[in-house]
Amino acid sequence: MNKIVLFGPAPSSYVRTARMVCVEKGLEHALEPLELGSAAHLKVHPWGKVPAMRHGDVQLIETSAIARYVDEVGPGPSLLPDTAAARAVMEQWISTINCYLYDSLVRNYALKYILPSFRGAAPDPQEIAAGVPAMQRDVARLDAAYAGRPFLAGDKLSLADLFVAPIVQTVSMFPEGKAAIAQAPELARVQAALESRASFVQAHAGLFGRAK
Ligand SMILES: N[C@@H](CCC(=O)N[C@@H](CS)C(=O)NCC(=O)O)C(=O)O
Repeated sequence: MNKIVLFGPAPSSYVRTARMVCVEKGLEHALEPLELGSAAHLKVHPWGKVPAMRHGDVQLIETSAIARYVDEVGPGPSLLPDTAAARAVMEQWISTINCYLYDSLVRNYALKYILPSFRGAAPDPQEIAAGVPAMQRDVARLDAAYAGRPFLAGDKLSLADLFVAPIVQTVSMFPEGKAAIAQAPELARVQAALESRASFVQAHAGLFGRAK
């Protein structure tokens, strides 16, 4: 079987999710970094986002579609819950992450630290402060969702947890995010378990001060 090729920079949370799915499913993948917005990038993703994927003749964009595809073709245990209700809960979380939590945790909070650092600039305290309430609210919502259960959609790891782990790791790198997670024991418990999985370790190797 051809190797999965994922296009995008390794630190991207969505790229990390796609990589975790590949590892969980026992599928070898190669990561092809690309310059965001370049002609090569727009060729694989017309909307200029990451990741994109190629697997033989199959070309995909959108992390959710990539994750579903890898889940079906990979030999590892299924990452879909066993019941209709639990599968719907998984979809609900993937959709809420794509539509709301990526914005509250990453775009409007963590990236307010990360993007200025690329330019060697300090973060804007007003922009950080503006993002904190929604970040805190959604960390608390994840905490409530994990209360008393090992995974978001029940007893079994599903794709939804693999969307959560990278964005929570991203939030945890910054002071208000770290403090919010410290107030979220259920989320912290699950995040620690997810971070100990081989898929997380491999998708984060060499990133954020971690060993290669
Ligand atoms: N709906 C897309 C979102 C992907 C996305 O927003 N990726 C971010 C990186 S984590 C990105 O491409 N950012 C670059 C930009 O917005 O210019 C998916 O699920 O794959």
